[in-house]
Amino acid sequence: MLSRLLPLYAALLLGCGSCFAASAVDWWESATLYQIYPRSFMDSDGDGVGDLNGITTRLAYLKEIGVTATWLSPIFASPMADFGYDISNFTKIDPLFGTLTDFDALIAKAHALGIKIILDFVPNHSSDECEWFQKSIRREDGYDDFYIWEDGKIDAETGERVPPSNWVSVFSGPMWTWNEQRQQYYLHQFLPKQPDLNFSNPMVREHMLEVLKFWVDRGADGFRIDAVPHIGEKRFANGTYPDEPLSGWSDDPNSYNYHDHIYTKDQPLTLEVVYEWREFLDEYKRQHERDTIVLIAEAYSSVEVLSDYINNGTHSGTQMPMNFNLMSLNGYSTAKNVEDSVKGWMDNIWEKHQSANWVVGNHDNDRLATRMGQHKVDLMTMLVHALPGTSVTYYGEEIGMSNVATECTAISCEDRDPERTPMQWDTTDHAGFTTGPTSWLPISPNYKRFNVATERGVARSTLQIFKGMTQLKQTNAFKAFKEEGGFAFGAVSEQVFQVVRTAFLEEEYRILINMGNKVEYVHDLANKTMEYVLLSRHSPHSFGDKVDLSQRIYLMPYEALVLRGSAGSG
Ligand SMILES: *[C@@H]1O[C@H](CO)[C@@H](O)[C@H](O)[C@H]1NC(C)=O
Ligand SMILES: *[C@@H]1O[C@H](CO)[C@@H](O)[C@H](O)[C@H]1NC(C)=O
Ligand SMILES: *[C@@H]1O[C@H](CO)[C@@H](O)[C@H](O)[C@H]1NC(C)=O
Ligand SMILES: *[C@@H]1O[C@H](CO)[C@@H](O)[C@H](O)[C@H]1NC(C)=O
Ligand SMILES: *[C@@H]1O[C@H](CO)[C@@H](O)[C@H](O)[C@H]1NC(C)=O
Ligand SMILES: CC(=O)N[C@H]1CO[C@H](CO)[C@@H](O)[C@@H]1O
Ligand SMILES: [Ca+2]
Ligand SMILES: [Ca+2]
Repeated sequence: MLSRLLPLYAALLLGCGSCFAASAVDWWESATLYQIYPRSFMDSDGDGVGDLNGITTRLAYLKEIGVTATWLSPIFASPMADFGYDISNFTKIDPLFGTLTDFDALIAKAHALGIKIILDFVPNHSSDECEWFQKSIRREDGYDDFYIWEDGKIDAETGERVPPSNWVSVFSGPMWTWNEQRQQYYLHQFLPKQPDLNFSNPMVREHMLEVLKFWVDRGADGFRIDAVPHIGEKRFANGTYPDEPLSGWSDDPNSYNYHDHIYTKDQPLTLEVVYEWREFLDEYKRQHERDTIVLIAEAYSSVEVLSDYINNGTHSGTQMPMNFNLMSLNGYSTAKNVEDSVKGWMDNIWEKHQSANWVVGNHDNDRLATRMGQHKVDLMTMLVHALPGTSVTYYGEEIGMSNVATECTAISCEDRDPERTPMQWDTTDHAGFTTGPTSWLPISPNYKRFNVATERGVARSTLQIFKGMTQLKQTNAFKAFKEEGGFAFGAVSEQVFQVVRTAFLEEEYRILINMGNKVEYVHDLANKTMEYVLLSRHSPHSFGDKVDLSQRIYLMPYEALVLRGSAGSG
């Protein structure tokens, strides 16, 4: 306590009235980040596919619900072999989504509303239809080494030509594909239609920096980098590639799980490249007097590796490696499981780098309502916003959307389609997503119950809880998380998880979440009386009621609530 009182004393002497406003937190550190899957957010022209102009018309909604930054899944020119994650031109908008002019209009409107725009950056590979790859096949000047080309080996027994190594691609099958025209193998960590770029080649690195520059020049506020661990691969100085050892997790040699990926994931080259991007963007920021340009990394890697992606002691990289810890929670998870997931991040990454973010859903995983049960959506909504740092919300989670059973159509036959169905705006046809006759994926049959128009303004609706939480993120108590004693968290009973957010000598909030399906009792939480300010639909309490936390209190099954009081006791 003493260490906190000393600066107060100094501040009073200096007559500094606002010294105790939360210490400076950069915009991305406590952002309310919202992921848009552009195909499914809003269709402006009736073709049944969402587009940029559609997003622009809905920016006011994002503002209304307290979103401060939005990340758009890929919008770039692509033959769509992997839904836009196979880019044929990194500086061109795919006509399905609109034009560069539409993009400029989107950025202008977003910035006018104070919303940052983050783009998906897919550097690992391009589409095989990309002009660069076509030039590389023809060994055109400068493009010869743009991709990873190898002759392969001659099998000693059969005398046949075989790939340079035993590597298996993420989507199964060999990581090497023979190209007849060039008479060589090329490497692809994903589909054969997604050849990997050669990041040992300075020209490739230069081109990628130009891509970043192209978009920041047009106003992009940051990038979410896709598939970061797959950027570099191990290659010996003599030009050979080491085989990967067996993992023991699979007996199917064509499965990605068959090998332990010690030579194709998280290589030193990858770190080097990420540091290079950070340096470039920081320099750009200085020169152009811009806000911090953020790098968000998608990396399913160990905390040790993630830590190096942020900073290895001498070099900085991504500010925000995405934290997927909460994604492993399910319908049976207890408060203790929540505590373990949260600690897994805080004890490692937070301790070292003071960076935290919380992801509960994305375009590659089941929706929250499907994964954990509809009655847990509000609990998780409160949790991700209650925890210190950045909350990350996948579109539609704020209204409690669930997976939709989809059937294969001519357009799509993906096992990830169920979590990618159109946003549910209102009760009209196609949930207000399109004015056309059909949508690219079906609209959820429950859209008349779960939609923005129906939930807007209704106390205790999922949308209203989301809005309440994003408003709290703007308070001093929620912004003081980098100060000593600014937050605390933990399981306070078998099933009740608590988060405390405090602005010293000002306000305190307590978020209590009952993960269980039974009534839970907790006692002696604090010697103070607080007031209910936000309640889930399962709560029997009323807004403004007071509660004495020195007494035993109870929470109903799946009840979640936010209490407000003064900081300190009393
Ligand atoms: C990408 O498209 C732009 C505009 O259409 C064009 O100028 C550029 O050459 C293209 N780049 C590649 C690599 O195809
Ligand atoms: C990648 O490019 C570098 C530099 O141009 C070159 O030396 C190297 O052989 C290339 N690597 C592969 C695997 O093609
Ligand atoms: C290439 O270098 C590696 C590592 O030094 C070695 O294990 C391998 O046998 C070498 N291969 C050839 C063909 O020289
Ligand atoms: C951090 O990584 C850079 C680039 O790979 C390297 O040059 C530097 O030595 C590393 N620093 C430490 C402390 O390992
Ligand atoms: C509340 O005050 C009592 C009596 O002083 C003390 O025993 C107890 O530990 C306090 N509880 C909390 C949570 O501070
Ligand atoms: C972790 C991962 O595989 N992420 C993405 C990598 O890139 C492929 C192809 O672009 C995507 O399909 C994955 O979602
Ligand atoms: Ca459209
Ligand atoms: Ca690669």
